[in-house]
Amino acid sequence: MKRRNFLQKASLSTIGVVASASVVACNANKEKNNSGSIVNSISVKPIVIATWNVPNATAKAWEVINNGGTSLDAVEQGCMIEEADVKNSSVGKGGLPDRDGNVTLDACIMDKDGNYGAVMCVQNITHVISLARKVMEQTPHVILAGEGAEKFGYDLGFTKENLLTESSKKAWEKWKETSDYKPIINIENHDTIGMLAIDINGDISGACTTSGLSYKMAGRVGDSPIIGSGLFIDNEVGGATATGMGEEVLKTVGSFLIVELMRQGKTPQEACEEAVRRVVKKSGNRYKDFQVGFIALNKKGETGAYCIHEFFNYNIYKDGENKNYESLFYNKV
Ligand code: SD4
Repeated sequence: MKRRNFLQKASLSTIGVVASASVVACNANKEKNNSGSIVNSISVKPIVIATWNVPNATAKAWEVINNGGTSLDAVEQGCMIEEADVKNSSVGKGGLPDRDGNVTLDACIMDKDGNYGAVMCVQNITHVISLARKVMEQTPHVILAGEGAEKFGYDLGFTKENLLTESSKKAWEKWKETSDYKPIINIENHDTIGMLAIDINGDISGACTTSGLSYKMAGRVGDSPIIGSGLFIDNEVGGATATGMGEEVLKTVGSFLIVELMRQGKTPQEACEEAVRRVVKKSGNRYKDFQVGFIALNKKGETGAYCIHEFFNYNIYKDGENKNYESLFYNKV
């Protein structure tokens, strides 16, 4: 049996256990049945949503939640799958380097209590999402950058490794022939993972990890590790995360905007659409040349996704099933 099928079957067979746990934990609607025992209807079911088609990552996150883990553990471990996957050239080991040939990673994580941790421009450490979590949990700070972040990681026992794989090196050497830097719409170059999850307690957490734009200037940091831009969580409302041209997401603080729109009553879909329209409007005509995509999740477990141009997709794991969806998009030409 393929691993994914096995996980789906395992999830389906244990969902009853999860559901009963969530009944107790969510404790939302209680009524008495004839025999006097309390019957609960589940108000929120666990769910994982992530940018791009990352079924192995969402399956891992689901497995964590299915085993009673928190949404924080789920998003961290889900993201770690992509960080370790050398075939994903936008995240972790195997990520495409900056113009000098150095792979530099950005990541952040946010929990149900509004705690946040991030690292940016980190070299030589694969699991920057875990390093971001350590910043959140073990320092009085929220962001560590560059060498300081790396040193913090080594002190904690993170392994030092070369993140530039042979194939990323080849791609960089080919790019150097022209050194033509145009951050164009290219789905191959956009696989940043942003992940949101609700656990059996109904709590939301989120994480985002990336190697950023390929062949970027040394030191460039995108939206992914910046609170409110690449990711934002408010456990009273929901969460949102972004992918695509970080500079544009940063200028509109897109993920925070989406959560605030949901707070005002918009559905996740409506909120994502408004955030994309905001990015488009602020860009003049430039939006034709870059991609931005958002996903969102509210406290009810409703989801939304929207992007500027087609070919942004996202992955949802819920009810023991893992599915990939094409996002709706703005630029219907
Ligand atoms: C960045 N938003 O660094 C990231 C890039 C990205 O898929 O999403 N790539 O700007």
